[in-house]
Amino acid sequence: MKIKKYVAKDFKTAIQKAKEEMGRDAIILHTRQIKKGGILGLLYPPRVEITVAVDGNLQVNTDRTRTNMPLPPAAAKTESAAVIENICDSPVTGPGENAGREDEVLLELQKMKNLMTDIKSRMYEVEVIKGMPEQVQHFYETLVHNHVDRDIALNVVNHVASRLPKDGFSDDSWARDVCLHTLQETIRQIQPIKLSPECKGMKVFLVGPTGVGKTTTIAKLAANLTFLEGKDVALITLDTYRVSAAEQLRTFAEIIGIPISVVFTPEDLVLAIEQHRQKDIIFVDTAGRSPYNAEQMQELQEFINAGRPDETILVLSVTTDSNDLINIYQRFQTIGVDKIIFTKLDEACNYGAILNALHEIKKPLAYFTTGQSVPDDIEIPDSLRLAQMLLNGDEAL
Ligand SMILES: Nc1nc2c(ncn2[C@@H]2O[C@H](COP(=O)(O)OP(=O)(O)O)[C@@H](O)[C@H]2O)c(=O)[nH]1
Ligand SMILES: [Mg+2]
Repeated sequence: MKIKKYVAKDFKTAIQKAKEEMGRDAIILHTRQIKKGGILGLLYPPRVEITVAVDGNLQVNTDRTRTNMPLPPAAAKTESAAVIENICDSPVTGPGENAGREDEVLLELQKMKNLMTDIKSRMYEVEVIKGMPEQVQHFYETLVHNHVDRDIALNVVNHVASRLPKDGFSDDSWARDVCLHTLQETIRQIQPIKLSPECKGMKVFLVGPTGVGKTTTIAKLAANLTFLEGKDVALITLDTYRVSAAEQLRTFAEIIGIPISVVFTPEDLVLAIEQHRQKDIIFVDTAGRSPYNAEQMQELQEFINAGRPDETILVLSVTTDSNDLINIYQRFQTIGVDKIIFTKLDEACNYGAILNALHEIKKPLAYFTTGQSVPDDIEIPDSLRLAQMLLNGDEAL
């Protein structure tokens, strides 16, 4: 290890000197201001002293947040050059305490770098937004306020701005209509379950994580199809893991007055479907599966292979974070997902998560559910209304 002190009139000059002599990998160990005492102190301006070292094994101590995540060696090498630029006033530690410290420092630097990138992209956003008409800037703020991802919101308002007159003036309500229209395009298709009169025994599977509202939604759909549309409906439940789960659907089936089969194996599922093949529609309620549990997903796959659904609908709750919604979708996509139902809109404070999820998921929306009441709290999504919600955020769906 090579250690050297540099004295200069200010830190910048001292660091520059150090870098020239010791190279960019040099680390600042210590910095201090030197002031002469007594009468000389009045005559001479203060100077600074920095202590610099070059050694691959030397560690710098920081009291910042600790984390054990190691950086890849390549990153470690490139980042070490930045240490000299960023870390001053850091005392040296004893050799025994060194393990892992450099990684911590480098990780902190990586975090700072990410932060800088984030700030840079925000500044870019601000620049782009500043150049847009005032109404459009307001749309952007409202969308972000409603938890629409910034890049999606930026995309939307970019579209809006490109559709408005270039002379800078446009009527407020016109601009709003253009924005609603653009949002509707992002929301894309709405496709509720469609029964064809000539086709019997349509099989619709509802899949998704536990507690999102699959069973309740099946009860709502079954009741509405039976009472409002006069269809013949049968239910099958694969949720035999919790005694209460099968009972829950059995109770709904009894109230509605429709048959229900409780199925334990893929072979039984085939038999149950066969038994109900004359019905207009067969809803298959699945057990809540953790998308991160490969064994559970494999089991679900086996039921899907045996049951050969006409439609597999993924049920997602809007109270789930946008990124989680996308992760959940990606896992369930392996078993094949045709449509999405969003539940619990009544519990959400904003609807940005729906737009964020649809931006990635790109599957038609089948239904929204808006409460616990069977059969009332379910509706066919209205893209204009959702767009209005995203732009206002102060009315409930
Ligand atoms: N607030 C609200 N609660 C709902 C909605 N849909 C279902 N739930 C409730 O969510 C809980 C779990 O529902 P359940 O159908 O058993 O979920 P599953 O595990 O996916 O079958 C129950 O308490 C339901 O009443 C909805 O749209 N809004
Ligand atoms: Mg259930």
